Amino acid sequence: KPFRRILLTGAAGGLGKILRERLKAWTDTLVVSDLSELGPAQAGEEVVQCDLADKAAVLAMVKDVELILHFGGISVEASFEDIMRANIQGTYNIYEAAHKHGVKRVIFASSNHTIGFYKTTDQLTASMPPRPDGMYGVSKCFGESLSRYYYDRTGLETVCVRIGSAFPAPANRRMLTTYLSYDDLFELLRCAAMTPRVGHTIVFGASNNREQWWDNREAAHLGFRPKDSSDPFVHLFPDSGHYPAADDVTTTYQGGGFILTGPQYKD
Ligand code: NAI
Ligand code: 15L
Repeated sequence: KPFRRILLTGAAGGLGKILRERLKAWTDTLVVSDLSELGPAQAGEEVVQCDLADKAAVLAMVKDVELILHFGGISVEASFEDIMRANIQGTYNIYEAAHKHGVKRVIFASSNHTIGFYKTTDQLTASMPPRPDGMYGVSKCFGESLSRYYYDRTGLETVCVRIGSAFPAPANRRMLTTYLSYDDLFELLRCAAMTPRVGHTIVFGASNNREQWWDNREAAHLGFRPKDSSDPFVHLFPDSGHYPAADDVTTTYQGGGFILTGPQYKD
């Protein structure tokens, strides 16, 4: 197996449950962690239930780990205070611990909501300025900047995966473009973990969908080639002929419904 010890945070979550099964093939010991109940440790696992905001607990959990897949945290828009604890303090604790324990690489579950305020008519590369669409997106931009800083300062490598929509199937028309199948997600994580040198890389995570907003040329060294596509689901969401629709702001911006979470909609 390529690794002795891998840490997966967010292991009780939607993606965490999938990765918990698949990552065992890579490592002798998989440390699975979450704030929520994780059930008993299975063969080849250690279970650590803790809050990412608990600095001492995170420091202890990261000891002897070679690779971290950081998927824990709040995964939707929420209050700034909650996001600050889980995603900002939590991600900082992960990087401090990673640095102190000499972890070689982190794979950070970033999000398309770092760029959600670009229009659905825009084509993006990874080096274009972030345009987050809420506090959740801002917290993912923090993780991307923090990891850039740790790489420049200490050489700790990170691949930030700006995941599109990783679910069993697209749930709306927007997700025909943002859909990332579980198999393609896992292949992208394999590329992020196994490529010999990644430095600090930002990569978009979408399957080989008919419509593409994101150009991964700046992450070409990862060699990621998605195999799946949202095509089998296209018939579920018929094209009205007006996309983006003038009367629906959620089709104007890449962030979709997250655009409606801003303060101007709460007042
Ligand atoms: P999820 O919400 O199902 O899982 C997140 C997990 O993090 C949960 O099990 C939760 O208990 C845990 N968590 C939250 N706060 C915590 C804290 N303070 N300490 C420890 N654990 C905490 O989300 P999902 O869909 O599995 O996403 C996983 C990661 O991927 C998240 O970081 C999310 O932002 C990111 N992502 C997911 C996308 C998707 O399409 N599923 C798209 C873009 C990003
Ligand atoms: C995300 O960042 C969320 O974690 C996920 O729940 C989805 O909303 C996804 O983006 C999306 O944009 O579809």
